[in-house]
Amino acid sequence: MSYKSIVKALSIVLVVIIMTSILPVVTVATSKLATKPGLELLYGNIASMKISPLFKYEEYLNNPFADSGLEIINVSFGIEVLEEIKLRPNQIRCIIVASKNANILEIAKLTKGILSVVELARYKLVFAWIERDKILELARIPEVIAITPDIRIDVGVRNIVFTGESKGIEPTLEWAREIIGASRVHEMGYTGSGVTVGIVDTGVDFASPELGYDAIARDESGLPLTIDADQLGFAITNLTVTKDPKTGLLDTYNKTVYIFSPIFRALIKARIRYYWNASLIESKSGVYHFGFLQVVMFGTRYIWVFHVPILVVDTVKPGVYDTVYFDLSSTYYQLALVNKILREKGKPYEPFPEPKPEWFDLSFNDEQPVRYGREIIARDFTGDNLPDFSLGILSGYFYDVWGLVKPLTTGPFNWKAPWVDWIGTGVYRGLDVGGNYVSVFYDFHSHGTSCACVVAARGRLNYTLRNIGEVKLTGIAPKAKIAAGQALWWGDVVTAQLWLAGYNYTYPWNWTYTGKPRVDIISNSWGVSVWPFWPMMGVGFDPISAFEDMITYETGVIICHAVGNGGPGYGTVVQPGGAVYVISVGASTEFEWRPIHGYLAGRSDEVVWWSNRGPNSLGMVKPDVVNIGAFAWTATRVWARGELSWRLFGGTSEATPMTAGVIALLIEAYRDRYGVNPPPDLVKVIIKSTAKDLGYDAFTQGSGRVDAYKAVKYVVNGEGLIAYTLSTSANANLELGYKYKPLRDTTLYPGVLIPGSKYTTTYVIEGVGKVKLKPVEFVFKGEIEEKIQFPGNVSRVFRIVPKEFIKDIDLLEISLTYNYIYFDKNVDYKPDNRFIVNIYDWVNDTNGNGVPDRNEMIYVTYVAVALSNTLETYVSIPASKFTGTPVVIVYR
Ligand SMILES: [Ca+2]
Ligand SMILES: [Ca+2]
Ligand SMILES: [Ca+2]
Ligand SMILES: [Ca+2]
Repeated sequence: MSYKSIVKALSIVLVVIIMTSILPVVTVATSKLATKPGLELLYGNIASMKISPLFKYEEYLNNPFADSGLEIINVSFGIEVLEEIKLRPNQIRCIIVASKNANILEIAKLTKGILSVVELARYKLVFAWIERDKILELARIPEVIAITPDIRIDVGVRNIVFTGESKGIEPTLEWAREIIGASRVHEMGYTGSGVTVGIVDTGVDFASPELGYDAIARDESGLPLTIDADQLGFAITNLTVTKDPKTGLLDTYNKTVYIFSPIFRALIKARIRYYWNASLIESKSGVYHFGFLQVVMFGTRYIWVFHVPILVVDTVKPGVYDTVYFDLSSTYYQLALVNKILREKGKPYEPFPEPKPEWFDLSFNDEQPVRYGREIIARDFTGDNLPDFSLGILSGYFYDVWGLVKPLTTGPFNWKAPWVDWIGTGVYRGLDVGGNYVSVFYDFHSHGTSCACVVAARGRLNYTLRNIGEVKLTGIAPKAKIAAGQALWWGDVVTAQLWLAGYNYTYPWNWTYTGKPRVDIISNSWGVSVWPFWPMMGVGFDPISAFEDMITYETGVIICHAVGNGGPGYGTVVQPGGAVYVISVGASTEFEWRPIHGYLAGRSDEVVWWSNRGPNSLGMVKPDVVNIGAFAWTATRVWARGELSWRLFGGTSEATPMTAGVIALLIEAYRDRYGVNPPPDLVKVIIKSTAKDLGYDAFTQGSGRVDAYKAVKYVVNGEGLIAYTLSTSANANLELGYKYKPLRDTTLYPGVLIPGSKYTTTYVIEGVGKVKLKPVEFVFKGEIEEKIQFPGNVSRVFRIVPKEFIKDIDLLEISLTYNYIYFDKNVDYKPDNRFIVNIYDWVNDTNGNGVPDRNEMIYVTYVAVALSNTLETYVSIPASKFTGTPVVIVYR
């Protein structure tokens, strides 16, 4: 273990000159997956250099969640599976990067259908279905620059390891709102009213009592602003049945039905084993449409796959289908029953209640009609008025990735090959007026709903917490509307953002901007360490970052993007989280809530060790800001039991919607004062200029921790100062080939400088107040190294950092390094032994035993990682954080 002290000293060396020489380390994390032999042949010439290495990994391509570690439980009732028809066998959905002069028709001939073409400043992005044996031929087209499979995207919470102590409830969203000044902004009357925030994630469950109808953003026609960009919640309902007027039963029994299976990439052909009751439900034409929705739900212990019976009815005009029923009670019964059996067998289970036989009614009579205007598909089974089971909502829109709409609506239903001559797809309304399909927008994971609740939880419910009684989990902008794109199932993040930003799909494959964004802000809590565009990795020209820059520039939509949770190494910001024009968000700490566990209140405002660091691959300062990401309880999706619909959430995934919420407050205040929307670059400049300097270097904290109160105060009465330059953007544009007019930014970026060259730029400073400029350099001051031994069964060892050591320093670095062989005994790259390092301010040895005990210490920060045998964390301006004795405790 070592402690390093670092001081900021006046210097004429500007930090930015150093950073252009730093390039990120490029790795593709696919070592776990098996290589298919023979494919190496693809990698022997120049054309093959354009091909992403991910094509080698068969398992990854076919099932992006193959390595999730969760067992799949397939619950099917009411059907007997006859056949599984693989959709698009041997085809892979790809992103092709092509030069601006590429002939799309020439590319199209080598594909099995082009889905979308997106025009960027320097490239065309082509989304297509292709067969493996055409990849090399495609790569030989000179205008084709790179080809990669459309890849799974990490939602950024997987790698977080919580400290051993944090098993209790941490309702930090309440404290977080206080610390960043959001509650003071609410008192000023700004709550995000009239502002729409788009969440691109795993879906959003609007049935969460903290969201509900009030949170659903809608378009001019009244439809929810949701797009299922991965077509996850697509249900085929083209089976027509009639009702026996005497019994009220639908003649579903023994009929053949097709079920779309997103998880098995197939159509399931099945025989129906029951009659369904619809005696109280009238169809004007007498023709009922029936089918099943295959739902995939990541539970806490398993991935659940189940089939929900659906009935589609024309209630007003014959043949115009407007209402959908879901047999939730029978489905819920089956899930509760399976979990009861698991529990009785002593296996892990989800917390469903005791199944009640009356739920299994094979009836739609007891279910709520779902239609536009009443879209929520959820139900309370336990009688406490909290929904226990939810399928989200009837979706406003969806993107037909698989090309299923045309064969369903125009026929004939040749399911074996409906797509042979198929080119282009479309964005469709979620409910087909012909009754042949229904799109359901749900959250398969819970991550997206947590993000939405950080932004806009209404604060309706009281949550009873140990020691402190009732709290609410109100979001940062509790009156903002939520629009959403489900795009993390397969990764159609580009489609989701195009649509939310106001683009429309025009057949056969183009996207055109309507001139009006559908949202004000897009919050992206996802990213990829390196997008595997094989020849374009890490050079800062990655097309997905260019795409987000284009969206921001063309539409004025403000994109907040998480920088990822893989710190503390430098140059780790994810793609496209480090894109030039987005607001890149890192994570900071908040531990003031600890008295609810009977501890002393903790400190806040350290940058968390796992928050990714800049610069981005151009060498620009990233993140732009940090916000609280460690940690918060939020409301989340409804699953198994309503009263359990909240969870521990955190990461840059949390810090990003925290920031999107603050921007919603800022936009409302700006509209209130000026009557128009703020330009996106001004929003960025205000957020950064008013952020609180946490004392870290710029590649770690950006401009500092977002301060909602200061940002809104600046908008409302010009209190405070903002600073910006246009040359940062101009220099980035030059390197990226953008033709954009330069936008304002606070950071300094000279572009590429050769040794010995100089760079000057002009800053504009606006507002009321005084400013003093000084260049800053971090200088190493001293180091203490200590060896640690754990005697016998001892599980914790503590070390005291001498008080003199932290006097007058700006940053304290604490690192622990240990033998790799202890960390990973069998060298399989999976850790076997881990340490946790907690840093405390030991206020007083109250019991006089010479040992720091729990209630004698203030929690300052921590580090606990499972992915490396070196742990490293920091405390900024330590003299202000340690009023007593600095203590480092190592736990094993
Ligand atoms: Ca029912
Ligand atoms: Ca309930
Ligand atoms: Ca191991
Ligand atoms: Ca003691």
